[in-house]
Amino acid sequence: MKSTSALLIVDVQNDFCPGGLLPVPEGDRVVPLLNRYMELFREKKLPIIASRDWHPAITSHFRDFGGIWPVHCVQGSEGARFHRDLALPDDAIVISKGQDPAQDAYSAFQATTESGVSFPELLKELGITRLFVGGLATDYCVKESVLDGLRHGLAVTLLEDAVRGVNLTPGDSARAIENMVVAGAVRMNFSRLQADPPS
Ligand code: VGL
Ligand code: ZN
Repeated sequence: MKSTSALLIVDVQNDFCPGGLLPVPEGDRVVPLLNRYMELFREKKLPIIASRDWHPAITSHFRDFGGIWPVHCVQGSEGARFHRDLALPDDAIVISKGQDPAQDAYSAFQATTESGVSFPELLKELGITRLFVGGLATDYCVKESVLDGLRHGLAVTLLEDAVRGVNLTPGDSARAIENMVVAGAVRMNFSRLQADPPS
């Protein structure tokens, strides 16, 4: 049977974790939980897709060049690597975004695979109609990816215990979750998904 669900792990990279260049408070706390989510998907042989923020050194995304962010996730840097404890299986599909120096590209739907396949195309090829989304950061890349998924007509489930936000303004993450839910996202946590696994 063709798979219909996939796990999307958003930007669990060193720079978004404590000690990184754009640390998300408690960003590393999502790692053990995402490892458990990955096990659920592996057991069902469902695809695991990991996005990464993958910027050139000069981009309008960075403060020095007109944006709002400190330098982070520069292509090939240690900070751009996935967190060392994130147990991505060998067959996980890595997609990259933010390479265009003129775009923020918060959404995974703006990402491409190593061979240049866009994320929407990839989902179509794999027959995916439901996305389960966790990672960093709730109020930017997770939010934009979830909203884009819904716009593309997918069912989207937010793994609420496996996301953390930047909260440049206090409450941003809570508002982001509210926005996602209003747009049609379903909230989920690990024990509930374990009791009723994806298929
Ligand atoms: C992100 C801010 C800047 C994210 C990426 O992954 O949520 N946030 N670049
Ligand atoms: Zn970025």
